Amino acid sequence: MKLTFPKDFWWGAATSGPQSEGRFGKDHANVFDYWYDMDPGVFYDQVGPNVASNFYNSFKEDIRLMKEVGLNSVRTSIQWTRLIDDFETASLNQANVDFYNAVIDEFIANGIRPVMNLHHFDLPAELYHKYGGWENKHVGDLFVKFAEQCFRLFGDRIKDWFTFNEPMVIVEGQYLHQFHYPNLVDGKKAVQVAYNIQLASAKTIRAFRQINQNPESKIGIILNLTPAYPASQSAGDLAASEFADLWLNRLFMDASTLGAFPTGLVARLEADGVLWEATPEELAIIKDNTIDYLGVNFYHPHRVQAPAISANSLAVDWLPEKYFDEYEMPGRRMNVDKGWEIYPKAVYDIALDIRDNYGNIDWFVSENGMGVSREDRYLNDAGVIEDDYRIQFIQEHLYWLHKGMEEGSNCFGYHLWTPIDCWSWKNAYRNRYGFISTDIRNQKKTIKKSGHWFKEVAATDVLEV
Ligand code: BGP
Repeated sequence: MKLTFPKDFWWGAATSGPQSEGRFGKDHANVFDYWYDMDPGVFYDQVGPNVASNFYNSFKEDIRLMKEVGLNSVRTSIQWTRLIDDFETASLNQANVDFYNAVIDEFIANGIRPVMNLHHFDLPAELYHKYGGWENKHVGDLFVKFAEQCFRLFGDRIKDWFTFNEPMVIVEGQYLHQFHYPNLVDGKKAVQVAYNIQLASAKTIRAFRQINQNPESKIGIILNLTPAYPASQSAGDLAASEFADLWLNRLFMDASTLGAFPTGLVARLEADGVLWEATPEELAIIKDNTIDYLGVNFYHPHRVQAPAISANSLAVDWLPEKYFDEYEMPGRRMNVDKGWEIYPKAVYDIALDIRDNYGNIDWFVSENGMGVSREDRYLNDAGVIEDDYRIQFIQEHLYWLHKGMEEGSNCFGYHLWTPIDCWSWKNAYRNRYGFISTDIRNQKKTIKKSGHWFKEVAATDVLEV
């Protein structure tokens, strides 16, 4: 079967500054740089972000390879800790302004649309230690100052801006599940941080609309949407699914697209005594500054069931997981290397949800991908990694995406995570996701089979499944 996508479809891939550039030329540490310096044993094989995929030094060659695999758009991010010299005043590090100018120009010269994100988990470490990071609304205001610099410096060439990548992962990683520094478990703080990030995003959008001169330019947010399918139709499982969906998805989705948090979630948090501190002025900013369009990162769904112990009888501090337990559905298809379920139909469910519940806002798949370890297992005699599993993974997700689009959902692109194998937080280089491999011993980069395959899809706008 041949599926045709629109002529102007974004065929691309996504990375981030902290995961690709390396720390070269940076005067400040973000929380991951800091964590690695303090405790390298936390990271897989003790590999930290110092070199990453060396994009700082090899961006010209890397962008040439991205062009070679047919990408017409690439998302990366501007590192707050690279661009800014003094976080309070947002004064600039000129050498790094020059670096980002050169990167943007290189993308454009190669016919690749640069899509720019402003925050990809890379909170400056000193803003955590001085203010408690996102726990403090002042840090959100400093972030807006950084964003304003970006709009002024690069807005003549960047038309596509995103405020935050996966705010829920920041909340979970830093305050619930211990995979981002400061590695806390504190549900009440998690709730306030979620609110503070949403407020910072809305204030950034307001600043963008004041500064931006180009009517073609747009701004959005990137959310990891994880449908929370119930284990059964029992009342308990349905209630668990409803809460998980409100907390994991609709908190940021409703606030960013509709301008208000879901009332069901607010009522529950209030009844539990953990609702965020908000002022009417702040809520008005959130209401008035919704997104132009949306990026959706999709890797895996959630499957949930009623918690083993009733939420109300738990005498521990509040955690969202009081209301739902993960459910390991028998027979589910797994990517065992990463431990995530593979369920491509969820992309279709997301597409219809956006169509039906969010004003059919324009959106794109801003990340989707399959992390596989020891990919050198699949090297052929010509030195190419034969990643047929990745081709199949992309095909299946594009199949369901196309079906959602046929049924009226306004999706305008698909970005794989990631163009070139890059450094991945605590997992470092354990799982590889790219169209292009990186040998971390010598930084040699080689196009995988999936990269050659994708080039054809991107060139023709036709997917064979
Ligand atoms: C997303 C992040 C990416 C990337 C990806 C892969 O949540 O936006 O930065 O890391 O996940 O996940 P992991 O690095 O855990 O394998």
